[in-house]
Amino acid sequence: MQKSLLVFILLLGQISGADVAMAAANPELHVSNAYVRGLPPGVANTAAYMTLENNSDTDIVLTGAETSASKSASLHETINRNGGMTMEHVMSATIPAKGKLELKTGGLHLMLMGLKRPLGSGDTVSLTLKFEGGFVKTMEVPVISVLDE
Ligand SMILES: [Cu+2]
Repeated sequence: MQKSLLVFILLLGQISGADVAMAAANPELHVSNAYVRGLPPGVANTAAYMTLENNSDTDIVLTGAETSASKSASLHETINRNGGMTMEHVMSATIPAKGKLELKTGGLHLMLMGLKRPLGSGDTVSLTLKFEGGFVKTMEVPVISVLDE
C-alpha cells in the first residue's frame, strides 16, 4: 500500500472518531415534554420546563443553557424558605445514570431572563442545553402561553 494512502486512511479514521466524540450530543440523553411558558406581553422573564432522561450508566450534569430569545438563561430552583417561595440560581443539576430529572413549575427550571420579544403559543424558542464535559444539545422548544392554558 502506498504510504500516502495509508496516511489518508488513518486520517479518515481520526476524523470520524473525533466527529463521534464531538457529536457526543450524548445519544443516551433524551428530552421530552419541553416547553417555554409564554407570559403576557411586558413580562421580562419566563421559564422553560422539560423532562431529561439519562439512559447511560454514568451521571449527566446539566450546567446551564443558552437561547437567542432572552439575554440570559440559567438554571434556577424554586424553594420554600420561611414560608415564602423564592428562586435561587443553581450551578448544576444531575440527571442520574438510568434516571430522570424533571424541570417543572415549583422546582428546578431554566430561567429565561430579559426576553427579547414577547412569546406566545405557536412560537418556538431555540434552546441549547449545556452539560458538564462540554457537550450541548440544541432544540426547538414550543411556547405554551398561560393565556391559552
Ligand atoms: Cu427562576
